[in-house]
Amino acid sequence: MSEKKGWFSKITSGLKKSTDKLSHGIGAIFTKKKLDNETLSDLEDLLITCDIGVEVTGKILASLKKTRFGEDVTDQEIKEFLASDIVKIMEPYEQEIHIESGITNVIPIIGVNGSGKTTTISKLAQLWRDQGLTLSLVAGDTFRAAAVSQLKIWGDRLGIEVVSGEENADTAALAFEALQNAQKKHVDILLIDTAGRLHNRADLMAELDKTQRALQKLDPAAPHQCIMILDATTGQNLYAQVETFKKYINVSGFIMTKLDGTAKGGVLIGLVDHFKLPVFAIGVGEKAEDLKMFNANEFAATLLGLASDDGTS
Ligand SMILES: Nc1nc2c(ncn2[C@@H]2O[C@H](COP(=O)(O)OP(=O)(O)O)[C@@H](O)[C@H]2O)c(=O)[nH]1
Ligand SMILES: [Mg+2]
Repeated sequence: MSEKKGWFSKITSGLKKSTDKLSHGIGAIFTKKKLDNETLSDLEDLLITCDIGVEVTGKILASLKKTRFGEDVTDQEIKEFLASDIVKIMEPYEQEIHIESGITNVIPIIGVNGSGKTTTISKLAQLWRDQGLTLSLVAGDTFRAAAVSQLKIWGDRLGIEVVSGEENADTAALAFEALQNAQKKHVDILLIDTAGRLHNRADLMAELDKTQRALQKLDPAAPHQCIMILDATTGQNLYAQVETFKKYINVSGFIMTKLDGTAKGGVLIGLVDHFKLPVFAIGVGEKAEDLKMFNANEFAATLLGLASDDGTS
């Protein structure tokens, strides 16, 4: 199986619920129909129920209205138009996680409880390890013993060191010590797992801030990237989550997980448009190979049901 084909079939099956809802919905609206106020209004309702977001739906519909209003359109044409608009919106934010050579890249992974932080850390660790990079993982979620052991299990499996402390240990102190060690050993990447800092818990948010300041004592440029994990099944509430985290830490970009479990995959479009932050990768399952680097073209084509399994669209 070619790499491209593999990417597509997994993305296609991963996004299936989102694709079904959007693509079938468009099919139902535009069977031999004109693009008029009625069909536009139906399309608007559909895009909003697919979690694409009110703001970005408005923009997409305005451009559709401007170019095709009053014309006969097919569902295929509408899907192609939407896909190309979504690419225009998302492509500027398609980005790789930049790893600088010659330093220890400090990368905290943040997000609410259960969003997929620890799982994504293990996926990223495996990816980078396989590329020949050296890593160290910090079990910074010291509030839950299970969270520490979950990361340790992954570390053992991957042959990667996991730095952990006592239960309820100070995450800032732990991260400081881990970075000091990693720098000494010239480790390429220090991935920091963090507690599920629920946005209404100011103390935990303050701890995130403290950790950041501790790391900066060793490297003023740290953290070099701060990746926020977004659980796709959360839908519109993700706006509030991002807003809150952004207040405390400089979020470099997103990884969206659990796209395989939801029809709300379109939420990523509105989020990117609203926050103007990059998307590094998407998660379409629990295994390491289910983390896919983000590709706007393929995401849009898949979401609109325009991608076939052989990678042609
Ligand atoms: N289906 C699916 N499950 C995922 C994905 N990413 C994470 N999970 C699951 O989500 C649950 C919570 O993940 P975890 O990494 O422990 O979240 P954390 O609390 O943020 O560290 C676990 O059962 C993971 O297996 C994904 O992309 N797809
Ligand atoms: Mg965790």
